[in-house]
Amino acid sequence: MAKATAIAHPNIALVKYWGKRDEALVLPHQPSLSMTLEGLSATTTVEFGDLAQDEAAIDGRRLEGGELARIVRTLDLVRERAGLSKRARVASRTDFPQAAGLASSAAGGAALAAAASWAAGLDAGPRELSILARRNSGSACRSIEGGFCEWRRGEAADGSDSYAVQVAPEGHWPELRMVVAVCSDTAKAVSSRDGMRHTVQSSPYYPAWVEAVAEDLAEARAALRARDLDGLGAVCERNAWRMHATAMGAKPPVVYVRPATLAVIEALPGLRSAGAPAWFTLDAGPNPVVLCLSRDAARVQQALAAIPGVLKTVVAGPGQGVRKVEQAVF
Ligand code: 2P0
Repeated sequence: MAKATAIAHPNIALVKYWGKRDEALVLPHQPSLSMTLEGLSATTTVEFGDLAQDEAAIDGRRLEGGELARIVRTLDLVRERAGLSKRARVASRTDFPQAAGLASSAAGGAALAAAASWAAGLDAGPRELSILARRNSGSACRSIEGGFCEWRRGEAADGSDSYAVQVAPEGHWPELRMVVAVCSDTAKAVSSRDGMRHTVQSSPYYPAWVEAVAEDLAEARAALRARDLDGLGAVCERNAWRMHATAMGAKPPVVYVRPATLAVIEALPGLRSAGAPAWFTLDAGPNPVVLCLSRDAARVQQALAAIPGVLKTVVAGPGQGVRKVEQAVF
């Protein structure tokens, strides 16, 4: 088979990845833990054929320069493993609501890794796919499997032990919801890749951030296992603040929070005391992601939507890992 199509979903980290020990291989300084989201998806078709060069498009937009180079690097890894020299046509379709404030790189990287491997005829299991997705975008390695996944830091210099494993399937906690409070619909000034590199290089707090993750991860794992939202929420909030604190300690500082970000965060204790447990996490951008239960999701959404500066809200529960689909993008 020279053509294959894969669908994958984004994931949101409960315990964050922020900083690489190896830029080329995309190896993190620390492990991280995430939830794969249902609903939002990237569908990618890869076909190897008689082309002069690789070509790629996302939602009909032809990629060039750095964006294309990133896809070519993943295709090269697949070609190397499969002993293939043919160039490929890649097309991806996303159904992220416009300005969802969710980076598509995790879903896109996971779908590309799987579709390219399958189109090349490789018999790649979740571990190989996770490693391949990681080389495209670190967080993508956590979207190969569904539910809740932990990206192992690994020790090997070649990255062969740095991949994500599922710690609980999506059915473990079907009531858990993430409500994204979109506070900005413009591209952030500093990308995650640049922001984390700069933080590693210049923040005096970076070593403390790396050291603190062991405690955060152990507590988050235990709370997840026990379906303890208050326990998990407290770790998520602390871990997100720690990530942002180390970034804010860089020289010059990397600051992603905006006034509306803080307004959302300040609204959560009130929701909690009114009987709707709600806790935030925050990625490298201004949009808080609020954890709550399905029974409270509408109430949380309503409360967040009423905050000045919140443009819209998007809600999602735990979703599936990457899989084959019959209907190709082209
Ligand atoms: C995470 N983020 O754990 C963290 C928290 C953003 C904040 O992973 O350079 O797109 O491709 O490895 O994976 C976003 O960074 O960066 C990210 P690269 P990626 O989800």
